[in-house]
Amino acid sequence: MSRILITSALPYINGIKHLGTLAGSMLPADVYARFQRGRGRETLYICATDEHGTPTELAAAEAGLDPATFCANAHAVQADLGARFGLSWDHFGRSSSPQNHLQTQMFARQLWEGGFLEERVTQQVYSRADRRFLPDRYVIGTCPHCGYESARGDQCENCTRVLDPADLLHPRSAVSGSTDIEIRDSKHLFLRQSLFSDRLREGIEARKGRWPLLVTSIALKWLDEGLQDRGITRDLDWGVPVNAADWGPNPEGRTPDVEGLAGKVFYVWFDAPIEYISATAEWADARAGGKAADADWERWWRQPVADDVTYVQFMGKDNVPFHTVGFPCTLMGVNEGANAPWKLVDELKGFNWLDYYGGRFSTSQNRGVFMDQALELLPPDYWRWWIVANAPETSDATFVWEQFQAQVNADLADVLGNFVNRILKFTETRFEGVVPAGGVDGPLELKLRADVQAKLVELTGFMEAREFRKSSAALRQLWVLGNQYLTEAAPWTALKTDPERAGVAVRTGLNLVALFARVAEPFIPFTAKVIGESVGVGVGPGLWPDPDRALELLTPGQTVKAPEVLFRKIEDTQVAEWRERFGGPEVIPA
Ligand code: B3M
Ligand code: ZN
Repeated sequence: MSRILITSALPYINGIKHLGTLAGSMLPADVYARFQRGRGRETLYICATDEHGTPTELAAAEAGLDPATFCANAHAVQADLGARFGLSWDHFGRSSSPQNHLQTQMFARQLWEGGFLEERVTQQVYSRADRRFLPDRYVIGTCPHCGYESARGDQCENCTRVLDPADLLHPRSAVSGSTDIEIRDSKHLFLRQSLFSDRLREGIEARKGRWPLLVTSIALKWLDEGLQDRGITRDLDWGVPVNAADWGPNPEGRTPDVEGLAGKVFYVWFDAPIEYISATAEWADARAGGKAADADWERWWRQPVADDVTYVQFMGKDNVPFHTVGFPCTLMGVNEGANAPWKLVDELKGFNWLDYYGGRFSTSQNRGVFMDQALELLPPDYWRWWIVANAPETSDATFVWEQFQAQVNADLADVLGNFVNRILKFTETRFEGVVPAGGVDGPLELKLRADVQAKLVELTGFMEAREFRKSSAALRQLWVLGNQYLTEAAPWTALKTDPERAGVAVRTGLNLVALFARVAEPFIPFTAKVIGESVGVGVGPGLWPDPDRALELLTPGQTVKAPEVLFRKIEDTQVAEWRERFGGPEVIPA
């Protein structure tokens, strides 16, 4: 049986994440991880905060903290919110960890020694007032094409032309507003991505039809545009230091310019994906209560020991190029000549955007619902259900309060909650809270068994294929089958004339409750646990049901107990209030 390694794109450290971030990577990855654990597969779900880069430095400065303290605090906040959303990371690491420093530096050294890095002198904008180099988008000036006065050095957001900071008229620092800036030469390392173009293309072509179309088309578009070598170092303080002093000569016999590279750090997009690997080391170290043996975590990453691992990545579409091109180039370079090559991605699930009333969620404009606010309003399972059922898989999806209310009320309260409640209350009042024994299946039960089995096979197939919308639909249809059965079998009527028949119906209904708890666990784990407890069954690892024995989960004679209300319906007054607070369609600029 294969092992499953799962990573979801690493959320940036600054700012609390909105529902869009949850929808595009972390939540579907969690649902898939829970499902695979349910299937009894050894599963490792790794995530981390992505901590380096200029935005972190600036956010820290704004908060009056040094970057390390700022990141430590923000990591704790994100870890707590993730846990409260039920994200079942095996480890939620940090890209600033010592493990990632080591791993990133080691990869860079190997890339240099393998001939995959090149030194180049580049022109960078330096702000004397800020006493720092400014990344392109932190240089602001007048667009030479359209005259827009607040164009950024990477792109004019008015006319959308791609710019170079040197193109801007009247350039100034976005950090301080100072115009005391100049262009300075600066030495940087470039990863020779162009060397891998053909191999990357072959790999993507081979995945066509298996990976989502969204993913292969983004990757091929990048390759079609011609793969550029990529600068992997930056003139910043906060990051993994380049530290080239111990690097050996490259194949041409040249050693790096240690002095010229001094004081530089790796580009955040170089070290962030490496953190997938380093976070696995963090996980192993944490479990070992200190330092784990390399073999303990490398068994997930290095061939041939990791040959039985299927590595699945989850991410939003903007991250696809870095994962189909950037990170594979790093690994392919490192793997040249390595005797235990690192594993590359096997399956890549990419998502479109989840929007808010048709516009982007926006941290800077405070538009939409953020993870902390969501949990203030409603329990996590409400959000989890809606987001997974509306996963932006084949196109962008949009969050609208009224539709959220309608769907959650219908699926969770009316269909699932009502079923569980109806049968358990009835068992309590008429069967003393005991699973009835005796009686045999009639035509209704036989039909139900066949229908449930077929639907469960379908659901399991969709889950294996990471088709989240289809999976949610299949799960809901299972719940509906239960409701229909109960309505037809009508034990409350049968009880008067044929108590044994009523007993069969009640036993079947209670088994459906147990089944629903187990199959709902990946989606709504908190409620699934409560439902399972009501009929005395566990949910979770190893307990995804076998379609052939889906309705034999309870023992006649055992007791059951109706839970408290599982889902309170969302009221119109609440929706009105939340729309007021978070904005409705009117918040989207025309
Ligand atoms: N932090 C970008 C993002 O959240 C980035 C992902 C890194 S994955 C290695 O969109
Ligand atoms: Zn312009």
